[in-house]
Amino acid sequence: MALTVKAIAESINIMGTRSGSAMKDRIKGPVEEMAKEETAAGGTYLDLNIGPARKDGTELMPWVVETVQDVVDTPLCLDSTNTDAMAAGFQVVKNKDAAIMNSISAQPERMEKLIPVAAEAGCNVIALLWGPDGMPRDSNERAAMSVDLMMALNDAGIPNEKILFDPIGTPITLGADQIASGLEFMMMLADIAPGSGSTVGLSNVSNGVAEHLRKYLDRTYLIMLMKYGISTAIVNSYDKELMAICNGERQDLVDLVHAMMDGNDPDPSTLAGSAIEHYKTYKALSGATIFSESWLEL
Ligand code: THG
Repeated sequence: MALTVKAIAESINIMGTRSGSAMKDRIKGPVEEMAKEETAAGGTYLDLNIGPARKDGTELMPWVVETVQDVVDTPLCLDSTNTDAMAAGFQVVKNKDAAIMNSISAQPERMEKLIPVAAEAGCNVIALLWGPDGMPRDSNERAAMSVDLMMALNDAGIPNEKILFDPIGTPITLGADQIASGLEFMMMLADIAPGSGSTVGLSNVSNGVAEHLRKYLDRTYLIMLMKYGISTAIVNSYDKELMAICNGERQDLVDLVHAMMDGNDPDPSTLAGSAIEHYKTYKALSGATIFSESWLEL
């Protein structure tokens, strides 16, 4: 059976060129169109990212939720650091049981404010492994944070089956070690929180890399995460190759990268096309070759 990953489509975003200005000016058309496009592309969930929205979040989030719900039934993933906006958004979500709160981090004030909102809504929750001191430094810090979050969520009546842990993908420009520690945590997750799911914002890995090269990193990184059973991923649903990987339609590439992760390298002279792209990109992401923007040409 082919491995599959549920796609959380990321493009309805306050930073996006099409969706950002539409959201700020409350113009429904572009948001409606993108919701339909991302659904047609195979998004299992639609991420609605309004950013910090300090001024008008409690009004903007419900507006985006209702705009999208008017045109598609796709489950929603509400994405904001504004806890009041999150609560206001969930007030109007129709299918709360299928929806996702993105996210609750391991910061006490966010846990205090948002856990009751999630428990009341009965929604799924992304548990973001970002603590009071920021980014975790290794897999042990991720493990400690995930236990804190799991216990607090379970105490509020939210079972592991409703939790998606996000170990936070780190940019390749920060080094392959950081990527490895996120993967190491993914390997530990089934023992730490049995029954839980997981997610990663794939494009974090290619943050700061030239635009035309980013998709190669995001695709191979997804395949690496699939080895440890990642259940969902935050993706650009307009990338057809990436969606094909999510849908279990590139098992040959999955087999190639997973074999390399087990230490079984193919002879690169036998590879062509997307196989050689994934081969080279895996070498960069695993730290076997030093990362530079010419990694595909090596
Ligand atoms: N984990 C969790 N949630 C997250 C992230 C994460 N939410 C936000 C982010 N990371 C994932 N969402 C996006 C959305 C868009 C882009 C990247 C990540 C993006 N957009 C285009 C760009 O910058 O090139 C803009 C496209 C446009 O102009 O329209 O890359 O890690 N839990």
